[in-house]
Amino acid sequence: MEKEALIYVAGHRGMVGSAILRRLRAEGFQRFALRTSRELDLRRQRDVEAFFETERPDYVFLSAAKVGGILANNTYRAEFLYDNLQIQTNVIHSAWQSGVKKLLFLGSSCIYPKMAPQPLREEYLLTGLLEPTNEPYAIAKIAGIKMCDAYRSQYGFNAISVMPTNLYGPHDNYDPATSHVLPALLRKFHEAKMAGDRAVTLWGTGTPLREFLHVDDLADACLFLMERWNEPGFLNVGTGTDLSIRDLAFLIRDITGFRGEIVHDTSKPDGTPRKLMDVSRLHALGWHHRIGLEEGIRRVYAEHFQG
Ligand code: GFB
Repeated sequence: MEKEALIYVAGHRGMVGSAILRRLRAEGFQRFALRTSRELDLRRQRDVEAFFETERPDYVFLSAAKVGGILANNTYRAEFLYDNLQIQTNVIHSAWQSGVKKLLFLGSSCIYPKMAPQPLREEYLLTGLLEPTNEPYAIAKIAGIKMCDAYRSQYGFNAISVMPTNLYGPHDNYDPATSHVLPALLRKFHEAKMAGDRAVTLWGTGTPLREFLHVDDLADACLFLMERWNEPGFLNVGTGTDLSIRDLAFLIRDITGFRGEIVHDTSKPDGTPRKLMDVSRLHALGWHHRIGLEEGIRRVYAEHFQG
């Protein structure tokens, strides 16, 4: 990407978009076409077409999406399907139509079949049934990957797709009902410690395994791939290591200094038993994550709860 290029980061106020924007600015990029969701509703096709006709960005990072944890995905199934299909369809189509040089589309590791062999290799996509709790979101993201490939095939549009594992970092969502597990547990253990509570409740059995990547590492991978990777299909982005939700809870309990018990609310869903990414293709291109999980959580805890 040329330093004088005009870059559109869709979703620049979110956890992923703000990390990408931070990284672009740190790299010396200065020209951005940015709109908040209040200024531009990406679900409205005409408004998106007008934005691209007016601004004509050179590069697009499509990190705008409706996202959430397992409970939000399973509760707002229609919104997760409609909002994400509308957002990505409008942005990918208008980016192509207005002559964008390259677009990076962001999905998620939940696109894989629930019981796919682990670690997840890119070729396992669509080889089995999806995890029911986040099927609407997963179907939308799979459609986005296929749309990028179709626009490359028919129009030669350079759209690449990146599938990150579970993410955490600055500007995460800490709402107890809609957040992902890592920020949810940071908040629960912190508040329990401050209130002198006896126990913290974990959803599900605690046995599922999850992989966590700091969002600054994802932003680094996105710039790395925007510069170097121009292929159809998609690439996994992760750390290649995972841990049980229970072990994550022990780690966060230690980091927050909470001394009470951990109890389980098994009325809440476990979701996918495991979704460890095989990141050997990304490693072969020369990229590796840098922020280890304990260091990353300590940094986020200090920034968000002690800052
Ligand atoms: O992070 P999470 O909500 O989403 O849940 P997924 C991960 C695991 O943590 C589940 C358990 O087994 C939860 O039952 N868990 C324990 C908790 N305590 C809590 C808690 O207080 N809050 C939450 N949220 N979970 C999401 C997909 O799946 O992964 C999204 O639904 C997206 O679409 C995202 O793909 C990356 O990792 O299970």
